[in-house]
Amino acid sequence: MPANILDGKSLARQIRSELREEVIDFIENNVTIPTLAAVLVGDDPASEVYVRNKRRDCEEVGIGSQLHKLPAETTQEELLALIGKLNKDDAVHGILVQLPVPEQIDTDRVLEAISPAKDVDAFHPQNVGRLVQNRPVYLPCTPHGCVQLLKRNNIETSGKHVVVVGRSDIVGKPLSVMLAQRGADATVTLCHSRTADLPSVTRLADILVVAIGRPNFITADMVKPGATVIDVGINRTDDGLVGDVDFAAVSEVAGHITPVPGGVGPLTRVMLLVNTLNAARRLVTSY
Ligand code: BQF
Repeated sequence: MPANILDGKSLARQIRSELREEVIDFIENNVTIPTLAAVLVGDDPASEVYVRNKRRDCEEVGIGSQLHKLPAETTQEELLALIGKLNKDDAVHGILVQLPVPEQIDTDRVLEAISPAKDVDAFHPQNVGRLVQNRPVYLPCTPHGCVQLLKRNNIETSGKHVVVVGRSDIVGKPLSVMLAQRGADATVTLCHSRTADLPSVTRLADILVVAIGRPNFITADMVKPGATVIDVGINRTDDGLVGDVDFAAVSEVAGHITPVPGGVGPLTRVMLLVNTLNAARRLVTSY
């Protein structure tokens, strides 16, 4: 029996419509429009698309957005100066710097310059630390999107073996921490490029999450029959956008599977809206 397809696109649409009501309420009660400031340095076409889509999402739910577009030659000091200004601006509740930034700029220094209270990507070390201690203020968007996709499709994580492939700071590392946390209660194995006999490990997974950036890396023989497969990969190929999972073959083995596009990605975008509304709540109200 072919796998059930986890439709992130329609779930994202549903969550946006819930958020829209919450944003309207917030504006009515606080006479303030929750506002995201997006900073885009340079003219990477993929980054341009990501930022445009994020701003469109904001508009759809009634969140305000600003675009701060800087030339590719922008210096670190100039970028830090802009962030300093946005940190102090009471009309801005969330700040995101679209990654990657040009090579003359030190990404870590930039992310550390964003006020943790406005850090809606949750990349600041303070927010990473809070996540690890299970007292988060903001959750990173892609891992949170994966967790919501599981929750809202009633896929139990408690007591399950989750295998995460890929140890990035943005996806694999935080997601493995989140799923091992009290409340999610999964047993988590974090795999990476040096993992010995990867297929023997991935085959143990009740839930397999893949975020490595290699098209068709996960084949049917690497998946336990009936497993849930979450594909976080975004690879641009001649066949268009594809994930890290051989979807055609793996969907014959898996119980549930996310497509690419239309799986985790749309939820990543929604979680940015959730964080921006929460940032406005924390900055504007006293509850
Ligand atoms: C979909 C990103 C690598 C580097 C920088 C929907 C997104 C992607 C795919 C999206 C990503 C990837 C984002 C789909 C944001 C996810 O339908 O499959 C949405 O917008 N993403 C980013 O901002 O920067 C990146 C990946």
